[in-house]
Amino acid sequence: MAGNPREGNRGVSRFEPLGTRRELENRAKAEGRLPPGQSLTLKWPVLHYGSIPHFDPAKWDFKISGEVQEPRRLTWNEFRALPETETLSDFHCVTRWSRLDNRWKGVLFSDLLKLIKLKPGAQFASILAEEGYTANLPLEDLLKPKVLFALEHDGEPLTGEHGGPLRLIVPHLYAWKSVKWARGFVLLDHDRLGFWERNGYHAYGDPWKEQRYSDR
Ligand SMILES: Nc1nc2c(c(=O)[nH]1)N[C@H]1C(S)=C(S)[C@@H](COP(=O)(O)O)O[C@H]1N2
Ligand SMILES: [Mo]
Repeated sequence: MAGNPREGNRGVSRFEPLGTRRELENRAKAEGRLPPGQSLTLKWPVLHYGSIPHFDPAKWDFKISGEVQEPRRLTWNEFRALPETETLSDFHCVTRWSRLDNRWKGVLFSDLLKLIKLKPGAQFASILAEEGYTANLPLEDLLKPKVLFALEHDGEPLTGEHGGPLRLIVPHLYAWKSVKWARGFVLLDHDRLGFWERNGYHAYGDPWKEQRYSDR
């Protein structure tokens, strides 16, 4: 199901950061890389609710539960022993900035799923982070080839402000789904709205359809 994560890049021109921001933005638009209503940033803004949690590798764990035959808990060392994959993908925040060509390295969601046996009802997931932050996604979306729990960005360990030691990356949805400081996920037979989704954001969040806010 997951396929080769590098395959998705074939035939797509690598976005070279030369020229002014506006020139680059126009090129990104012409190449169909910028969803409607988004502008290009060459920086990397830091955006989150609450404070940056402290990371203690001795206490950190990653839990998979819910609609699984047996729940699974991984320590930091166990998580670091999992196979890692590199991806290249764009990042679109609902507050209207996009950052292109992010090089991530980490554990593909599809590789994590190999550690457990799903119950037949498992169709959605709630991603769990430090301090109670959650985001909901259909399982199908998490199985896409560029969805991973990232440990590195551009060859460097993820900093705390960007979600280190571990964050989810879901490039095809608005970035509030790319949960920072991830600590596990629950598989569900129904969609359970997450933190921003309960606070007015769209349940799914497709940037190409501008699914920014819910209609409620
Ligand atoms: N745990 C957690 N993850 C989060 C958020 C948050 O508030 N808490 N904010 C999301 C939003 S809205 C965005 S745009 C991205 C920003 O990631 P960055 O700060 O690395 O650019 O993180 C997402 N992940
Ligand atoms: Mo965001």
